[in-house]
Amino acid sequence: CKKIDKMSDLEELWKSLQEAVNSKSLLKKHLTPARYERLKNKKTKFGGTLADCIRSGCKNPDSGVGIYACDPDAYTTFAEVLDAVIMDYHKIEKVAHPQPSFGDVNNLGFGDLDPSGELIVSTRVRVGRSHASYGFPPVLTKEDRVNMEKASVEALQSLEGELHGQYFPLDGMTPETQQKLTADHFLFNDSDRFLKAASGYDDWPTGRGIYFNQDKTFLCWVNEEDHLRLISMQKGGNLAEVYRRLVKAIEQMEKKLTFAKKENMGYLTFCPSNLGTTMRASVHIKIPKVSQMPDFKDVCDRYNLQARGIHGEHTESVGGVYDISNKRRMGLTEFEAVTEMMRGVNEIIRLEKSA
Ligand code: ADP
Ligand code: CIR
Repeated sequence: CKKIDKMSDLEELWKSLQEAVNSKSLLKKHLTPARYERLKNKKTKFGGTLADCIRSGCKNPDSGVGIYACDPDAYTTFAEVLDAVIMDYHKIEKVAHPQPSFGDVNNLGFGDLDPSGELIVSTRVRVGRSHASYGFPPVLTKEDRVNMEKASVEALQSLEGELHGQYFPLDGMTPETQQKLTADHFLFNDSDRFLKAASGYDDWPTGRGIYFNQDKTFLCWVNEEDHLRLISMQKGGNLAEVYRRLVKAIEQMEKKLTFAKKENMGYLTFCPSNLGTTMRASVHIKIPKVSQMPDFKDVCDRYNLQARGIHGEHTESVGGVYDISNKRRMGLTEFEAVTEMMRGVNEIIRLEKSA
């Protein structure tokens, strides 16, 4: 019943997008009337619709991207609009992506980005992964979520050594524990209105949970925005340690599960901004001076960096601390993505220290 209601709202969604004349979203820019006409009656193999992809962006005209893929097949069925968004976001001239390549992990060419320990509070690198045989949130059932959780947890529980840990389902976790884990930047919650409008919190908290090792330096989010988010993080600026740990986790998980990939797109994710490497390498960094400079945004653009607040996307900075990460994830290798972030952060540190 819910699914039928949702399908019939396409015209209304389109109308509100037309009325959102000030929207700067990539959806607004690339879903032209001609494209809308050609795509409006199409359906994916999973039964997903254009409405399922654009609902969040139409209901939230302040979206940056504004479109999600309702399932892996959307990247084919709705390619006309999604390809345009992808090329724009990742700054690539055609939709193409190299084979995964993590570089020589024993000789990365970077180590601790802030040996003095003055500016970088913590470092985190994450990737998203999707089970090859399931859709994304708009087309998932409660049963799908439970089955995916089971498969993910089974794979996670096979991890060894430093990656060995325990799984904590959200269902049954006390609100106090949830709040503490979230405030400490380890856990997600259901407060992102963009993701909410995209069905990201349907059946909440069923099927959701977090896995982590003893030190909380390796974590995995289960059924948040993506089916899995593999995360490596620690205090300070040692990007090499964080990256190496993540690569190890990716390699071990790949042996246990089959992830959704597409020839020219790399790994598939719910949001087109995460395709390809799916990698976001970030630092929480104290930059009270640089962040106040009039050309802060230009510096970020020049180095392909994205600045976020410290409680995640769409949050504010606190005390001059920003989350600085690589913006592009597609059309470059994992090693190139992390290197892009490293170069940009080095420049930001140089500017802060000389300001
Ligand atoms: P993602 O795209 O990785 O899901 P979000 O912006 O939603 O990113 O952030 C997820 C969580 O990770 C938030 O709690 C955020 O504060 C935390 N986080 C991101 N980068 C860092 C970092 N370098 N150090 C500590 N926590 C971080
Ligand atoms: C937006 O368009 O602003 C949101 N839908 C978020 C887009 C990128 N972020 C993400 O995938 N987490």
